[in-house]
Amino acid sequence: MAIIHDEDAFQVMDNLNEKGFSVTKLASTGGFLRSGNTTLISGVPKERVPELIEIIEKRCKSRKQVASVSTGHGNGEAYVPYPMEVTVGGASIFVMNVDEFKKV
Ligand code: 2BA
Repeated sequence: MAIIHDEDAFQVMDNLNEKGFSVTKLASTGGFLRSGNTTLISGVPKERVPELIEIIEKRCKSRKQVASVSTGHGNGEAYVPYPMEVTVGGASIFVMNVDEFKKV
């Protein structure tokens, strides 16, 4: 499972498909920036995981984004938003073992 920038999604999917990887794209939202990103799910044999990660790594660029962070904790305090620059990765990749995969 890889969380990537929306802008990189179609190119990454093209490259994965070309190499024979099946992939599912989900529209997702980052919990910190509260803005859209893309989550890709791909079921692959263990030995092809490095190849898959290499494709994602090649295509996904990190970008700087400005987040609006608020002070105040909700207990009567005023929320004062202030800008904060964060570097949003390339890709956040989770490699998980799957017990079973079936197509019926
Ligand atoms: P967001 O949660 O919107 O986070 C966007 C970027 O904001 C992060 O980039 C990081 O640079 C910064 N950030 C996130 N949480 C922060 C915090 N509590 N304090 C200060 N800065 C913070 P990335 O680390 O490259 O993450 C990009 C997106 O990947 C995240 O979007 C989230 O959707 C996902 N993600 C990253 N790590 C994750 C994890 N451990 N579990 C689940 N989702 C994750």
